[in-house]
Amino acid sequence: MMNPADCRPTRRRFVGSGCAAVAAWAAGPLRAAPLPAMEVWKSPSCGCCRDWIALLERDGLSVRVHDQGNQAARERAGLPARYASCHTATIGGYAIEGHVPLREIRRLLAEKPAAIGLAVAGMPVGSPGMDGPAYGGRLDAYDVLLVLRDGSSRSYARYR
Ligand SMILES: [Cu+2]
Repeated sequence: MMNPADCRPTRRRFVGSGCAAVAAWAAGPLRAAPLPAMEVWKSPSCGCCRDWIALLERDGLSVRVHDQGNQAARERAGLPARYASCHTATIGGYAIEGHVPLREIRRLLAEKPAAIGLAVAGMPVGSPGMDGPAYGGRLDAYDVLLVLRDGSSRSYARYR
C-alpha cells in the first residue's frame, strides 16, 4: 500500500492509478455517498412501509412512492414469492423487498454483486420501520438476504 501523502497534487497534470486506489481505500465502501433515487411500490394503507420510507428519506435518500400494491413490482423484479414483504423497491438496478436497513442497501450498491437484490422476508419486529415505541422495543432476529438471479439466496447480514 502506498502512502496516501504521496497522492498530493504535483506539478504534473495527472496522478498515477495508485492514487485512485488510495482514494477509494480512504473513502471506504460504507461511507455515506450520494445514492441513486429509489422507487417504492406499496399499498396506500401500509403504515410500516411509510415508516421505512421516512427513515430512508431522513438519511437523504430520494424516494418516489407508488401506492399501487407491490405484488406486480415484485414479479417484475423476478423476486420469488417466498421473499415477499409489504413493499418492493428498486434502486440502482437492484430490487429491495421489505424492511431492509439502509446500511445493507449502501453496501449492495458499493459491492455491486450479480444478484436481483436484497430481501427481508415477512415483517420482523425490530427491522427499520418495524421498530420504535409502538413495538415495545422488541427486537426479533432476522436476516437480510441477498437474492441471486437463480432465485436462491444467502445471508448478507444477520441481526440478532
Ligand atoms: Cu412492513
